[in-house]
Amino acid sequence: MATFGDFHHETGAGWSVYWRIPVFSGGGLEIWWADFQGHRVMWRGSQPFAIVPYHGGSPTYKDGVDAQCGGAPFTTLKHGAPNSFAPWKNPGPYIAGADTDAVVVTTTPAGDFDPATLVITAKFQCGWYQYVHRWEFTSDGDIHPSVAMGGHLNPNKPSVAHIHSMYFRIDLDIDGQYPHDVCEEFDHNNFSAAGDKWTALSAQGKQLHDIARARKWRVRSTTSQNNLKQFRAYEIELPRMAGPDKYSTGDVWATIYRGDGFQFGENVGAACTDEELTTSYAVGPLHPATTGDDIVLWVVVRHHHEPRNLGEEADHLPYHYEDFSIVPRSFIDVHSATGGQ
Ligand SMILES: [Cu+2]
Repeated sequence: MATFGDFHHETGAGWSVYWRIPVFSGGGLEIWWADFQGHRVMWRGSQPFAIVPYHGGSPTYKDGVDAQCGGAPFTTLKHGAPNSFAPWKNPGPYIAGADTDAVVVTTTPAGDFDPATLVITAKFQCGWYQYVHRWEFTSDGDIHPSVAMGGHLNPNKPSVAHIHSMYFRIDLDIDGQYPHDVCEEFDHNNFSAAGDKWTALSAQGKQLHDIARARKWRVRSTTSQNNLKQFRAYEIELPRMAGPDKYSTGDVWATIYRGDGFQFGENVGAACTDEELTTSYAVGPLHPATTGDDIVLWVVVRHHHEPRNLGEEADHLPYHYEDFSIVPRSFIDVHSATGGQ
């Protein structure tokens, strides 16, 4: 039996989900075949690489799968490994011998203020840093992917600010009806009655956030409807504390699934930037008016890190989480006195 690479099935909060860590040291935690109330939502989700440019022009690490530019892969730690410098200086006691040493799965019942949850979490050493990969699934149908930065500041440049741009690859398959999904972009243009607009993307490519327009994105089925005859969809809600830069040049890329090794392997090239997402992945038309497509989104979670090396981060980095949400719209059937059956 493999110690890495197996699929592990979990259930809770109305979800059925598989997780996998394909290799000991690579792109980290993967989520597969996430179904909510018996309907497929996501074929696969992962956070396989990060780009971390420092002020001053160097370094610009590309971490994770196929690490480049001085970056490091995500190496699987035991879940109990301390958030400290120790697992970097002396990895032996802390590296995971098997995927099950790394992953913690928790289920929490609904409370007075929150839905029930199923949460899958693991931590990885990446140079002196640690990255936590966490996926929360709620009984409201939401998915909250998040990533935390911890471990230790760069010992060579502890005071130098930098940006963590963390790339999630999200393959949504709404009700399993691929390739019949469309990718749409939302803009709040004004407060008139028709001031909000969803626009179907007609081509793959790089998308930019627009806070002033409350921009968000969604993947919507063109074939599967709920019992109120609404096309099922899931939306991408992406918070922002930092914008694109010359290394991490976009916020979302709309692309399609390709069965070749290039995309399936999540290898985005040797550049110290994300340029290959734009030049090689998100290239070609989409077909919103005809067949639809099997949409794959790349989503960037970003954090500008001004080190507190003369204070709270001198000894270790308290885990700092950044996240986004994948939220259903008209996905579930309505059973109430006022609507549906
Ligand atoms: Cu940092």
